[in-house]
Amino acid sequence: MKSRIYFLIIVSLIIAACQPKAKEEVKQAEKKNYLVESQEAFNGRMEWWRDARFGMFIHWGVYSVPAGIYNEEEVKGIGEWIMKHGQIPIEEYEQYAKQFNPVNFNADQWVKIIKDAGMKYLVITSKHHDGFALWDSKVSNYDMVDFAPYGKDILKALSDACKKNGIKFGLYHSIMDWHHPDAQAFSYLKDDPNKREDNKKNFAEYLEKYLKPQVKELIENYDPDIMWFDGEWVGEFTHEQGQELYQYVRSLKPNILINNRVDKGRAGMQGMNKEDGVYAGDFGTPEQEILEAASALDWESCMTMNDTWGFKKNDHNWKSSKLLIHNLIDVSAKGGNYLLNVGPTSEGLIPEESIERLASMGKWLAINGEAIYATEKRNGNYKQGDNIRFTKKKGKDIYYAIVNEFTEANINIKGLKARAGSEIFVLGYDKNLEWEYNNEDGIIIAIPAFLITSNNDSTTPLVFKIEGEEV
Ligand code: H79
Repeated sequence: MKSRIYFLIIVSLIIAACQPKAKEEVKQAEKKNYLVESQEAFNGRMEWWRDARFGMFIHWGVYSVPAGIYNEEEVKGIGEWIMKHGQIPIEEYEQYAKQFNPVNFNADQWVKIIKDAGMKYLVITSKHHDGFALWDSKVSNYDMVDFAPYGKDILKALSDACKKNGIKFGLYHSIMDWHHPDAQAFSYLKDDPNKREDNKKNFAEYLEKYLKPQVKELIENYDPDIMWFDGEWVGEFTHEQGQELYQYVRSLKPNILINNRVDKGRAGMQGMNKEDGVYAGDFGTPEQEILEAASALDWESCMTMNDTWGFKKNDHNWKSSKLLIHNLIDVSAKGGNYLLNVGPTSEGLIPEESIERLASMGKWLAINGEAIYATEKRNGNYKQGDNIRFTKKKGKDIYYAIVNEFTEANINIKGLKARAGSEIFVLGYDKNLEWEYNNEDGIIIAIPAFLITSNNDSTTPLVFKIEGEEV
């Protein structure tokens, strides 16, 4: 009898001890505030991204069908904005979606191009401002599977190919939506302030019933490493909604990375807010520009190779490979990432001009990548004149002086002192170079003739690897 009572007491104690705790845990998980995070936890979450340095942006959607031309006329501006700039009515624009049939799309080929370019991640438009979804959404039928003749899930194919090849997978997602009646924002409401108040209500409903459920699908089905929001600047979207969206995404996948356009904190196109910590978002997003100097915050410069994000058949204003390589070096020296865009055709092909440029970048990175990946800003200047950029191996006393061009037989590198007796190499050449050091001139490196003669080929810019310290 006694033991039975003890037994009951113990059982009830166990139940009492377990029950509330379990509930509390659930509550805590629900309430976890992802806006507050230790520096250490943040560093851990950001590590792969900081090491990666170089990613591919893919702008692909219905706009690749008109490819910049509406009513037989060239529409000015960026290709993915053709619906707005051409003032194309929704029903008419939908007809392009009905023709979107990329029979030549091959996810493995795209990922191979990414890998060969030396890129470590991709960010693709799951839904751009035009509202068309590249995946099989259950929330809407305005998507690749239900609405377009192609009928296959693009994001499934790409996320699988990325996983298989060790490429991190990111999803762009537009908050503004020109296809949804409650999220078209500035376009048709700007002259009617009352209607705009109405729309704020409807917009909140759009966020709850449309945008968030779609984002949930994306995270649950494709397990993205990054959510890259855009179109957050519309008046209807508020700072509170931005913070809430950030919390929501992190609650679905705690270690995901989210750009700063999830909230209202971007300053113009530079995307680095000045009030650190006030706005949600893990990294800044300067658009079509590179920061003037290094920043204490994480940032990623997104840029086009010609003058459009989405494919435009008449845009031939391509940047040179040399400039693209220089941009990658410049961004890295300033501690940022470079997200370089391609705009595939409606047939599913990445333009040949883009592939050629990416291949040159990959060729340079195959030799010189150690000066780019897993590097950090040095304490001193990120550059010496226009010609030299510096990076530093993460956590090591190894510095890289990346020299764009040179014509003389000696080069002086200042602000660094090479370790006595250490060897200085140019990446890609296994002979060590003669060097000396004095306080006034810095490190003076003798450049062998064979390196000067190769100054114009694809191995340049040349990278000098120096073991030592900053002075
Ligand atoms: O997806 C690509 C473009 O379609 C998209 N962002 C890249 C990555 C883009 N959205 N808008 N724009 C480009 C240009 C819009 C500029 C402006 Fe504004 C919007 C000017 C005024 C409102 C944002 C807010 C920039 C300045 C204030």
